[in-house]
Amino acid sequence: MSGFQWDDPLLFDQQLDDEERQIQQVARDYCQARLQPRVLEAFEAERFEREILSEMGGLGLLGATVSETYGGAGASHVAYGLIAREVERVDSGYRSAMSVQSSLVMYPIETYGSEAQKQHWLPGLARGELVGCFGLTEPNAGSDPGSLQTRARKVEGGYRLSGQKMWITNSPIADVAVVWAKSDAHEGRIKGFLVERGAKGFSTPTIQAKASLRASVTGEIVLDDVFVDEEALLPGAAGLSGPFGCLNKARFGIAWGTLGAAEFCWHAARQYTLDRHQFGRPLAANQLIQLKLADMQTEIALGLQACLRVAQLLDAGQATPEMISLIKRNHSGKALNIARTARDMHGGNGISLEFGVIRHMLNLETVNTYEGTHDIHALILGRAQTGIQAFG
Ligand code: TGC
Ligand code: FAD
Repeated sequence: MSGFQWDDPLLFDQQLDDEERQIQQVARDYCQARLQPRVLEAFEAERFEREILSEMGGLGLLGATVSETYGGAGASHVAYGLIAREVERVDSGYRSAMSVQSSLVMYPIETYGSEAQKQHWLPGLARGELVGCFGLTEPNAGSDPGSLQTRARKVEGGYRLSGQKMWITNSPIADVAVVWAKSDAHEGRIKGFLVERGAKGFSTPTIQAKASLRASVTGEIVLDDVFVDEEALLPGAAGLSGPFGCLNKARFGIAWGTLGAAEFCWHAARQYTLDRHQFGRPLAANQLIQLKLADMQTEIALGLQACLRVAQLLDAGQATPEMISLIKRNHSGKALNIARTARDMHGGNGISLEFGVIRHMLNLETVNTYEGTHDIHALILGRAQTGIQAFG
């Protein structure tokens, strides 16, 4: 029997195949060499560097599960999860940029788009030459996207879109926006539209002064009677299951990503408490400290196994949205707790951005909220086990 590995207690890595291990290594090398050195400055300046998406695209890290025919990697969901974990080990904001592009823009075009839309958009998005965003949330429709007010009015040759989207990752730098609107030509059902930058009446003001996810760019999408032609409509999506289909993929990636952030915080807390002495011995010599480290190790190890299981079920076409709610909710909440505990274990140094843990903690507040809040996922799971809808 081989020895116990404190940083991989259940020998997670042993379960990966060669291709997954290779993709993990490419992602890890890039993230540690190219992203980690620039994240502190990016977070302080509240700036997302657009080139990051081109760099990721150049390494095949965008659209990991998208078919190679359209420029994706055609890889497994495990591989996609591993990429998310490596990117979010550095910063949730960078993972946001990657997962919006992969799951919320490339995925709907591949799944709901026409052949012409796929050929037109996917290769450039895969290379990171083009940036996309996903507009579902509105000022008055967050947890309840079914109440969205953006409208698509049928006119000759296309549609006119009117409305406002709020809290949209990547919108200020996006070349194309996947916009969800109620269409009068489809009995008021929700339909998806690909709106190109440059369309008259389309603007994307940046949301400033975020205390969380500062290395990611977030904005609005304002649609002031924007004309789009017939070819902008995603033909294969109708109703809320359109955007929710994309959210399943993105929430799945978030479940993996949050564990990367949690691992960063755990490792940092372990090293810090080994190095720092109080009362004549390392902080790590105290039972209270070891208890916290053991709890972190346990949650992360169990969480990774759950991610792997859901990834394999997704690859086999057997996963359900509730399974994804379970891991998105659990892992975001647990990662946030781990980051808060790691912050505390760093004492006063923990509030310095230099040590990274408070940045992860602040980021994870957003991750716990977007893509369905912690409580909304509890209600999804509650409905699935009681048969009673508690949303309202
Ligand atoms: P409900 O009646 O439950 O369902 C309406 C229709 O949608 C279908 N559906 C799903 N389909 C596929 N996957 C899922 N997960 C689905 N969930 C529901 C359902 O079958 C039904 O279809 P049909 O054909 O019968 O019409 O809808 P509801 O209005 O009661 O929904 C309630 C609730 C709470 C489940 C839902 O609205 C919800 O999940 N709210 C959270 C909203 C959310 O997650 N927003 C995310 C915005 S995007 C984002 O945050 C990106 S951040 C990205 C980043 O930076 O990383
Ligand atoms: P609300 O829905 O108003 O919820 C407020 C509180 O009420 C929460 O605690 C919630 O759990 C609770 N609550 C709501 N309903 C109930 C209920 N029935 N029972 C009990 N409690 C309830 N959206 C996009 O479309 N695209 C993006 O790219 C995107 N990126 C984002 C990036 C950032 C940085 C942030 C912060 C958000 C982003 N979002 C995006 C929006 C995100 O998905 C929403 O913020 C989220 O769905 C919650 O909606 P809300 O903010 O309107 O909160």
